[in-house]
Amino acid sequence: MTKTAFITGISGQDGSYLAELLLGKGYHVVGMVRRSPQDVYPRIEHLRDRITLVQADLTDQAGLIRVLSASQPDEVYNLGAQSFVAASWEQPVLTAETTGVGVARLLEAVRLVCPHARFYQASSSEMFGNAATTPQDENTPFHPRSPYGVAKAFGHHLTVNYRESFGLFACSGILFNHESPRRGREFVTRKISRQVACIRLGSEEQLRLGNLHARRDWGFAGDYVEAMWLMLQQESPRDFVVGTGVDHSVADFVEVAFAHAGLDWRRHVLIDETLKRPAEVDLLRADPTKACEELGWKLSVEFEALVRMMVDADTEEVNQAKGNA
Ligand code: NAP
Ligand code: G4F
Repeated sequence: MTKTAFITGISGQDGSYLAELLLGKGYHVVGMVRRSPQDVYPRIEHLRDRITLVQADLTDQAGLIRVLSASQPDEVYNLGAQSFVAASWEQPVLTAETTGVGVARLLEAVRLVCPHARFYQASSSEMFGNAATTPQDENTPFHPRSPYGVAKAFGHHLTVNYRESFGLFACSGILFNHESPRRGREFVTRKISRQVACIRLGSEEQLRLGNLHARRDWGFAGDYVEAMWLMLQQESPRDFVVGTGVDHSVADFVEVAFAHAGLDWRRHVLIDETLKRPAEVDLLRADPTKACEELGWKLSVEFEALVRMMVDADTEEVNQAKGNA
């Protein structure tokens, strides 16, 4: 029988890769989008005739109940969130409402409408924040450093709580940074790859960045959606850390990206103090042993290949845009 998967945040980076993965496995995919007057969702336009889109919002309880009732999913993936850490200091209440309380609304809707559906919560390594130990695994204590990290910690604990209180098949995937050519342009990796492409093609000269010393565990988003699906295929619901186990600095990313374009980053990168955060997360590195051993999860793209993939994709996109101008 065809299974139905319900994805919040389908218009985002991960939502688009997850929809592709699930379509390939024969699922009926229902994607929840926020109303858009243009009715255009660029990352999933190529899938539009193969998926069902429904309109609702994580801040609206009744809407979530309505769309889940209508679709009666077997699996629910909660990827929707205000996901940009820097914006969470500018909009802490919106971030709490969407990224935190939104999880409560969706879990409540699942409990009332489709309690047998399996539930995936998109948790984040930002919950570790100022972590006392490195690498971080499923037992590392949380010390979030941003309103976003705090909201994600609420969503994580509530997912565990609904599993323990109501017996929901609910899993929290604690994912480290994952990137791709579909990454939002405000995140540092895509900001770098986009600007490198513009500099290479002569339309820009400078790249303004904040803290070059922060270290992250960066992987490819296409690999991480596989881990989400694997979590919901297990016999029992559990939580997993997913990452590469290797960290690099923002400066490393810059260096590889500029070098790939044949450029010297020192001639183009400026430090802009206003881009530094009120509280920084200095170092995140995963210990993905549990995901590798219990889910059989594997990486397919290493750091340098990821940087090159993003620079090449942006170069092609910027070149095409110039040709069309
Ligand atoms: P993304 O590209 O920013 O996508 C976020 C999605 O959430 C978008 O589809 C957005 O819709 C939707 N959304 C925002 N506010 C909403 C609301 N009020 N109601 C319903 N939907 C809403 O993020 P991503 O990189 O794909 O990440 C997916 C999830 O994983 C997020 O929850 C993120 O916090 C989490 N996560 C990401 C990473 C990472 O490195 N990428 C790591 C750990 C955890 P619009 O298109 O309408 O804005
Ligand atoms: O790319 P970022 O904005 O990602 P961040 O804050 O690590 O969050 C991402 O990963 C989380 C998983 O750990 C997700 F949960 C979250 O949703 C998101 O996907 O920043 C990475 C690092 C930070 O230390 C930041 O201070 O890059 C540093 N950075 C330096 N200059 C910059 C910039 N970040 C941005 N966005 N823009 C800059 O100009």
